[in-house]
Amino acid sequence: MIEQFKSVDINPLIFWMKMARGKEIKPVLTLIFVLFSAHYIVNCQTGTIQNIYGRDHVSLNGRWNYIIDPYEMGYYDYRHMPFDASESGKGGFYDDRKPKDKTDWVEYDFDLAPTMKVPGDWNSQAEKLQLYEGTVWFRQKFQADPKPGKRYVLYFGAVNYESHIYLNGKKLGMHKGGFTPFQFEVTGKLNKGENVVIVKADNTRHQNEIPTINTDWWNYGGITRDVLFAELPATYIQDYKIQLAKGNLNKIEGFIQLDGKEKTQTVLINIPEAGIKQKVTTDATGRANFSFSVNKLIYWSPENPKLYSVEIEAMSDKITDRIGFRTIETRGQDILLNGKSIFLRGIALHDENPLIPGRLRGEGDMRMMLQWAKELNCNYVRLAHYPHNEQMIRLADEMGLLVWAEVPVYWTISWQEQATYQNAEKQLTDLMNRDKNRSSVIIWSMGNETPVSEPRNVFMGKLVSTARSLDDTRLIAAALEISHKGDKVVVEDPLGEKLDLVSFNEYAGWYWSSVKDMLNYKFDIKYNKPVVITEFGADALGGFHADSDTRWSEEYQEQLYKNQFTMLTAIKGLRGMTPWILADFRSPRRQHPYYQDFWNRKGLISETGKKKKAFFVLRDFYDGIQKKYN
Ligand code: GCB
Repeated sequence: MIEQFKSVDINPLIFWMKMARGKEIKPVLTLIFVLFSAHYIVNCQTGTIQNIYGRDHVSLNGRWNYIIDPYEMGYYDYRHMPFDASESGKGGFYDDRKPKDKTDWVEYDFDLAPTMKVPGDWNSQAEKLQLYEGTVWFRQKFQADPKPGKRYVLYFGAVNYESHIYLNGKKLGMHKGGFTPFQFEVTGKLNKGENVVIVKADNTRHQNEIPTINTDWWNYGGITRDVLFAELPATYIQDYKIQLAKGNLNKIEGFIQLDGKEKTQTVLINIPEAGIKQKVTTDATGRANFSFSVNKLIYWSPENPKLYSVEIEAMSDKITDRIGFRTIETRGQDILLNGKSIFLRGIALHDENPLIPGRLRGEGDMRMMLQWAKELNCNYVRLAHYPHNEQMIRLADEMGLLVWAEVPVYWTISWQEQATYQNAEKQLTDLMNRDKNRSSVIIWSMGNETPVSEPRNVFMGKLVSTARSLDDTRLIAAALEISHKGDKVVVEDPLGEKLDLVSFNEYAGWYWSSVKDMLNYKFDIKYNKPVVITEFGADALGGFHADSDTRWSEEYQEQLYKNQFTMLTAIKGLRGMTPWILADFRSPRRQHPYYQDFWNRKGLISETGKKKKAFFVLRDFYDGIQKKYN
């Protein structure tokens, strides 16, 4: 068994220590190989496949063997040259040592390695990994029976942060970005019977990545979302968008994109419950743009989150999705949902389970979080500060929660680096592609608290233009910073010109002023747009009671919320808010040994699930708002 295993899956670790004293690869040759493999990697990764869950697939979730590799022994030889560099045109790695140098000496063994759950972050699954940042290798075996005329895809919902993927000893490619999906086409690369997938996941933080080294959340590593193996027809429906046209309740607009040889096909779009049947024809590039009139639709809203079953039937492929139809736009200082003014009664949340610390593990965890938001009488959530799971957005569609979706352009990004910008744009594009059919998503956020400077303004401005060119049916926003002039809280970030909302993180009574004095401040907002406060809050240790002047107490947090409502409702254009935050979450920045102990305590719910006093204050405030808006 072990011998057999070695023969199929010792790559990419084939040289692990075997090579340690072996022949070195010449630097020039190495460079050529590195360039070659970069080309190979880019070509191997396919575009985002819309609605992967709607395809024939098997889940590769489950227990994966893992090897912790802090020195990246499986990736570099003892001269710190990547083994990948020896990837050749012959396909995969090759061992160019002379037979006399070869040895069977291998210093790893996946079969004897421990296992952990995938999807799942590693930090919460092994004590020695709690604070670990670096490389962990994962291995899973699966059965396949590839059929002629079919295509196959290996899909990863998310791996944090940089991942290198290998199938049956050959590298498929690499991906950067810890929260967006990616996939590789593996047609022609599968064995009939057993197949072995190996993932190198590396969550090392770097200044010029997205996010950068400094954040206020736990840097959970690993394969944190679903891994799927999907079968597709030779020509398949790769992508589609079916949404109401911008501001038009009577027109559906969108496109269908086929991938494969039979690009020109007739495609039917059926929405049986709405009596809609439309026929479109894809062009020589496999694309059909369409637009048609509709009447008698039941519009999606938080009060009635109506989803229609939408069938797309090409000649060679068919897929079904559940899609809601709604419009969202701004007019002056109003936000209009389906043409009617709305107040966004929101709360912010991280993709983390406070009760069993770690990333949300599946539907049960996600439902718990969104159900808590519902108990607060929310109609809106800010999914901070990075793309959350596709399943979370689908759940928001189903449960009737509007969504602010964000990319991790957070704090002090390397604004001047071209590669950093491209990375941010890729993550934004991937998020927008993935969720463009979700009615719950009404806002794309370009980032959070990015300090004003010329290079930052250019960077963020480009992101806004990209977002607008990709989707004109949603609002574009970012969480801005404030400044102070005497007793004025000023919002004048030049980025505000380009956004649809005035959104800012405010924090009166916590990071500036005290809970007593905060009411002396007034807002000075430069833009005549709807104001949606993205953050305010205070840390409170659940169960710690004192008077309302004592920081860290539930009473302080409660009073701060009350004062916030007094302050904020004085803003004429106030149309929503997402206080920070639904539940306590883990953060390495939060060091106070008694009150924090690595937790950011601004949650309205503690890490034991206890609702703090401020939870009820916010709920009551939202009850009042709801009455006013109905
Ligand atoms: C912020 C950040 C958020 C932090 C929060 C805090 O402004 O956007 O990520 O966690 O403040 O608690 O300080």
